[in-house]
Amino acid sequence: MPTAIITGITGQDGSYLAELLLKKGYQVIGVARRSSTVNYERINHIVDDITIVQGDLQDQGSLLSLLEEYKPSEVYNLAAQSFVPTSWNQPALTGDVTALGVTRMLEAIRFVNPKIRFYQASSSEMFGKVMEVPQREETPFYPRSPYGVAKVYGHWITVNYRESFDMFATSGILFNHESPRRGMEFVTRKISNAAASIKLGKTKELRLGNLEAQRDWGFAGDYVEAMWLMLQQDHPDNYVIGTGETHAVREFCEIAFAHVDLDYKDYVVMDEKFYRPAEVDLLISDPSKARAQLKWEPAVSFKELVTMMVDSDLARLKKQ
Ligand code: NAP
Ligand code: G4F
Repeated sequence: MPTAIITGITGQDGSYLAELLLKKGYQVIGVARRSSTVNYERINHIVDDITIVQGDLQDQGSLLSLLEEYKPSEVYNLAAQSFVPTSWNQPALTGDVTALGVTRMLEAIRFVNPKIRFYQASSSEMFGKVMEVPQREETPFYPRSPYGVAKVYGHWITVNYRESFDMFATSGILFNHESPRRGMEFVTRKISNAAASIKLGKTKELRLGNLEAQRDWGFAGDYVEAMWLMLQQDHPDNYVIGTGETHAVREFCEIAFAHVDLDYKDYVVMDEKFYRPAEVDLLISDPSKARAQLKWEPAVSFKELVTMMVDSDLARLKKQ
């Protein structure tokens, strides 16, 4: 039975990846940082099937000892301070976790067993003010937030350890991926939750920032399959993962509200508070390398994603 370590197990992607690896027969070790209240909401249904260990990307020793104890063949580094607006309020913390945390994990692997296969959760935020449309593996980076800058560091340190120490270190450049398990502060979940809540008469309006920003949105459940496929290749590499389609935030609102027979224009209020100091206006992937080499294709369409999220929030709110 192969053993995989997942950092960020309590997050959206950690939960889907753990489910996938369990199905494939892995022993799954999930790394969670210590907090005063347990936040296993996304993994409660599988918590008895995985091993949760305490660890923190800010603490080198914790990473070394968990690799020594569990001897994984694969490490998926999903942990990060992942919310872009927070990265302007806490830029140093974002750099420490999201950038230097990658080096700490790579160093731990180099010391304990450099044969361990490593996956780094890189991001389309690295393309920022895009230098090319659509974005592919060779598109130059131009990050627009401290988060994006930290992810560029994480990407390049992964490439550097691959080239310096011949390690199997792979960087997955994933475009936005969402699900009913997405954090409430991200725009898609904020919209799906508000559409459901307004429909049920629990809320009256939805306050949003830039409705014209365009993203290449896919389903997180599809994207964790790509992570696993990347570590099953003969050689480490960089891969862009996305749908190849882009949609505006406004379009997400339109579909989400229409799904519950409402017109978003009657409820969405523009609020300056949610505008960013520097915006990423347009992201759209060219996933042809992943399609050709990994044989990866997303299964869930944009409309299916939006309606899946609204339906899930409706069901959850009805129970409350
Ligand atoms: P998420 O839901 O925000 O999860 C982030 C995880 O990181 C949580 O489990 C969090 O733990 C953990 N974490 C934060 N700081 C930590 C630290 N110092 N030590 C250990 N763990 C820590 O993010 P996600 O959407 O699943 O994304 C997974 C990864 O992919 C992230 O690296 C993100 O930046 C990247 N990414 C995401 C997308 C996307 O669209 N979702 C796209 C491209 C790249 P707590 O629960 O304790 O906070
Ligand atoms: O949902 P968002 O906060 O996601 P963002 O900034 O694209 O980042 C996500 O995707 C990245 C991949 O490209 C990940 F690396 C990152 O970790 C994260 O998962 O915002 C999407 C867009 C932005 O342009 C934002 O300005 O929605 C716009 N927006 C408009 N109103 C809003 C809001 N975003 C949020 N969070 N809240 C609003 O009220």
